[in-house]
Amino acid sequence: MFNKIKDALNKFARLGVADKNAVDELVRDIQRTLIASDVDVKLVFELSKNIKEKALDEKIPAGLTRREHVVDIVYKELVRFLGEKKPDIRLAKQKILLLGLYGSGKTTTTAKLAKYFTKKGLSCGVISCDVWRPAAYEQLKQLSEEISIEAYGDPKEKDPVKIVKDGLEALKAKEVIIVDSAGRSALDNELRQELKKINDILKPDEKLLILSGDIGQAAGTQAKEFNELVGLSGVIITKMDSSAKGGGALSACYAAGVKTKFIGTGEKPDDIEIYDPVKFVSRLLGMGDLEGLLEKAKEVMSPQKAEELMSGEFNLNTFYDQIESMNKMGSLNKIMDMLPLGGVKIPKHLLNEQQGKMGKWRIMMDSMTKEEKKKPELIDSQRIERIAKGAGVQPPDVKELMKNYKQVSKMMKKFKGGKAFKRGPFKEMFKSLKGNFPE
Ligand SMILES: Nc1nc2c(ncn2[C@@H]2O[C@H](COP(=O)(O)OP(=O)(O)OP(=O)(O)O)[C@@H](O)[C@H]2O)c(=O)[nH]1
Ligand SMILES: [Mg+2]
Repeated sequence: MFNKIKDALNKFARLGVADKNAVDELVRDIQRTLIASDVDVKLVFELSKNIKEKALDEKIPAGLTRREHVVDIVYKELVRFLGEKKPDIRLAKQKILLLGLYGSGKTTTTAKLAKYFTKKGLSCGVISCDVWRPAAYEQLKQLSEEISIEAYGDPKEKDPVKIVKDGLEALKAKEVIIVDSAGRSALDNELRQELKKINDILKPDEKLLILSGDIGQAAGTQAKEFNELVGLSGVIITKMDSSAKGGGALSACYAAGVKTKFIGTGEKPDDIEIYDPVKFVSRLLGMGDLEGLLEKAKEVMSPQKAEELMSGEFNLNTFYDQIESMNKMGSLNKIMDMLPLGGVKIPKHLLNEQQGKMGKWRIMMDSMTKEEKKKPELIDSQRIERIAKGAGVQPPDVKELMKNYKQVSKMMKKFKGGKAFKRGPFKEMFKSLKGNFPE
């Protein structure tokens, strides 16, 4: 999404001069992109007017070129209309009600949030009170099992209020309780009554409306309607990965005065992040998001583990752990998106290929003996053949794994104990991975 804004800025940066014509053209490109993202036309014109005025009239701050000044203005204006402040997410005992129309992502988001709060150290339970959709409880139960979260539901019970009551009792030991409610095709009277009743009995601390990014600016109207009904504490916009209209949804919710708290960026339980407009805009302008990546790295890697990785022997066991941690951080595609690589673009298919390779490497390492993993130098051509057979691959595949292991091992030795490594273990690792791609 919004890749075109990045392109427009690059085009602008390539021009020798940053005069009125160049600014006009940049603004036109941005307008086109925003309108294609279903951002309200009024907002688009307001934004364009501000960018033009500031770019041409404002004094250029010392130390900036006109071009840098314009980029800075675009950045600030986008942040201003996509929400400005990062929301507060309370990490305390609480009850959360998720609501929204059909297929907006309520059930998936219930699991994502449960995982999010669990990672923050809070015990979580989820309740499915969707009595309309067949197998709604089954869906939530399955998702919850995958992430080891306790789910409550009663497929035979037809009264959502009773389910919520019983669920609260069953999960009373949990610190965070998340309730997944039923969707409808519109906010009709039936849904109003049902949500009101659930709201009265649950007394949620947070009432979050789930909106799919692909509805674009219609998100604003929905946010308003639901807000009037139950008094929302925020919205979560899902499918930001797969819809081009997410920008429209974000700006419309902001304009409607309802805070976006999280965004959904994929179908997996880890694909959720706090909505931080500054970070979001940096990413869409291609400035990278190292902070976001490191935050994720922190979550998947405990300090002890990091210490262990750095101070101990580096062998195939440690290599295996690193690949595991990267897997937990998400797909390589996503990780690369967050890294400021100075405009270096690694084609998606190569990243997918690398991702596939890393999956295979794990299987190969699984067919090595404990001793081999501890002392990789033992692995000779005979053993390579055996490992390949065990993993159902060819010997050159195992050789490739060993080559990559050796590269990382060399780099780890270089950084062992070093501050640079401590600050960004993954950064260095990616540099090494990057070296494996043909330019
Ligand atoms: N790509 C992508 N898909 C998502 C995201 N969130 C949810 N989905 C998908 O959207 C579809 C609907 O998600 P659900 O969680 O079942 O939606 P729901 O609101 O519970 O649907 P109902 O209970 O029928 O109202 C599923 O196929 C999800 O995998 C997201 O952030 N990105
Ligand atoms: Mg559902």
